[in-house]
Amino acid sequence: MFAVYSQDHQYHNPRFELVDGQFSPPFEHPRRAETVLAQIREISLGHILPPRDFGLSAILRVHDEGFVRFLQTAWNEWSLVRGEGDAFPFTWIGRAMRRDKVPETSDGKLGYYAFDAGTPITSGTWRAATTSVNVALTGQELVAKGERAVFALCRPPGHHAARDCYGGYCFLNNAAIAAQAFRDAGAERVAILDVDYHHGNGTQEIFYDRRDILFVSLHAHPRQEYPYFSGYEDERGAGTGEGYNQNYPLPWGTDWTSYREPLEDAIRAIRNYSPDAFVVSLGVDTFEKDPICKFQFHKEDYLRLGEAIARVNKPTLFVMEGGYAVDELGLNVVNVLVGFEN
Ligand code: SP5
Ligand code: ZN
Repeated sequence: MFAVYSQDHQYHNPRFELVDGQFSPPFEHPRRAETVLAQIREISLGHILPPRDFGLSAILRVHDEGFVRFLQTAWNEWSLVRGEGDAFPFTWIGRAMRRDKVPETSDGKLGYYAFDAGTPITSGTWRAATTSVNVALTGQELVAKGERAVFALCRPPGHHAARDCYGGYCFLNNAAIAAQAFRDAGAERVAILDVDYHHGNGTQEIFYDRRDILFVSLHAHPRQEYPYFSGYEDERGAGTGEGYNQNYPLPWGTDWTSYREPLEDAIRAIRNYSPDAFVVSLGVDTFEKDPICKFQFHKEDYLRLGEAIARVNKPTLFVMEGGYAVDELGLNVVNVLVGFEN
């Protein structure tokens, strides 16, 4: 299996993240991608290709133009007022406040476009985030041209980024942009399976009223876990998209034994949909030792996960999302890919 990787993810290297009321070292850091790369090399998964540059057009198929312009200039505007540090919002749109007006100032725009305070924007964030999109799109193009499967080693991750907001370590939604690119390359139906521990609220929102892109997600229950306000079972899509969004919220402590059945159900739904292309938002933060998550996957379970994903039996693009147990991260990712290939 080909993998796509660029070291330019390193341009997103925040100094702090807001965790438990303190500015602490980030969980989402460059070493994550490097350890996955090292493991791919270790097992000789296949050629590792650099991304090519796709420009902004594919991004604008999915994201709001004002939002994209904001991301592009956010750190520069922040640094004019605040100097060298990373940009954090301190305010948000409250219930019943105006969301039809975009403020002019840096603090106002950060509050308007962010949905959490855990996602710093740095001087290199735009460069890293657009590279991450290019990694996904390079993989997408290879799959569209006939590869059975490709692994896009994206960083920063993407599945929390919605049409016009960012958060959850995500700025641009790599998986959603790739799914739309499959459609634009002629695929009639695209399915997305999101196995990251957290609900892929951004991907869900982007395709919520559409039936040409099926979104299926297994994740920690939002009544207990981030992103808290999205991911319930009754979110089933809207309008002609009704029935084409499927959530499996699962309790803290979920292990492979209790994950298997909902996963089989999800795979069945995707097979019935009969997609022309298949995108997997691959987070391995379901791991027992993940520092910010509360599922109980063991390392061998990722082989089984890969086997289950392979049963969809369609051209498949893996897009890297979360996973923060950095010592085991590479092995867990590689286990999914090996399980898939065997
Ligand atoms: C892509 C992805 O996996 N994003 C996840 C974003 C989660 N952000 C919220 C983290 C909250 C961490 N609280 C952990 C407390 C540890 N003491
Ligand atoms: Zn996650």
